[in-house]
Amino acid sequence: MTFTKSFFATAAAVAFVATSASADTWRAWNIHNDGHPNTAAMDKFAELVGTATGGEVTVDVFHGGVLGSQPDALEQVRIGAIEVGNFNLGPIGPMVNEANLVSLPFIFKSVPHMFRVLDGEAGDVVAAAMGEAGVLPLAYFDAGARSFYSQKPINTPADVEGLKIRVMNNDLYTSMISAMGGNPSPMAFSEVQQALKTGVVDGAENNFPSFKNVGHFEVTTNYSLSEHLIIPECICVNTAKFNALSPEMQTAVRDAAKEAALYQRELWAVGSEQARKDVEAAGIVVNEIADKGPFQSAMDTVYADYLAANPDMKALVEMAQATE
Ligand code: GTR
Repeated sequence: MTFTKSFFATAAAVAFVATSASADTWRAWNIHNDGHPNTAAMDKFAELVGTATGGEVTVDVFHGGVLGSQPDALEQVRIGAIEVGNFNLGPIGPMVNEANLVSLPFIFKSVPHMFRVLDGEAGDVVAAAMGEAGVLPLAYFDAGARSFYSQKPINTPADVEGLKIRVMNNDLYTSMISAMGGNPSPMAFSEVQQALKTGVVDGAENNFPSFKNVGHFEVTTNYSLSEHLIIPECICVNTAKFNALSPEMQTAVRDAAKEAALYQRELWAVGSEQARKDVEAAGIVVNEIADKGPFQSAMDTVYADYLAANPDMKALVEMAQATE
């Protein structure tokens, strides 16, 4: 056999195709920066994926939201321009109706209850719908509960009246604020600190780690424990990219996500306590709300309007509410 120049050229081309088809590099979106539990968990996910897939899948994590705002990054993952990310299920609601289950205020009794719902039948429905839409959840992170912060304590829904409150991008949150007589202002996370500082908004709502980590606590005074939203976060991957992996690689990536999520939950438990202590040490007044009943009652119209407009969500909501 004569080895011609063209043989070598062909062999080289085949080798190149084989390598590029079997080794995948995924870009991962993360909104948080150093010091936040999710940043460490996403780094852990990348490390675990590399090891478990023997380098067949490499994950490059881009922290600090540098790949875009959350709604933009979600769209990118949906179409496969970014492969994976740590997303809050809140901003997924406008894209996947079933995901809105978690954005109904006070739907969950506690974080453990939220995980029980996600691990049960209702969670299967939500995950299937997300996967169908192109944003497949592999595992869920703890994001605690979201509470209000502003320059004055908020003890009752009436205290929200007239306040301009920043919310994430989802109509349920604008309804939630309007139901208390406030003025909702949907805005990207990256703009909130400046908006609070300049008085463009009077307040916002988030969990302790986010309140601390991006400096919102530096430009406000009171954090009031309304705990009106308990929203999970996911490691979500573009469905087609995930499905293109062999079954073995899919298991390896899913297991890596689950392990990273368990790690995140441990970091969260410690980190959210610490974040609370840190902001209190910095002078934030943390306000316990003795009776959350009036906040819950104020949400009756939010549920009624939402279910009237989305009657097919009724069964899912009841399934979550019936979960022990
Ligand atoms: C954080 C969450 C982010 C983002 C942010 C926000 O708690 O981890 O994904 O949703 O809140 O308020 O926009």
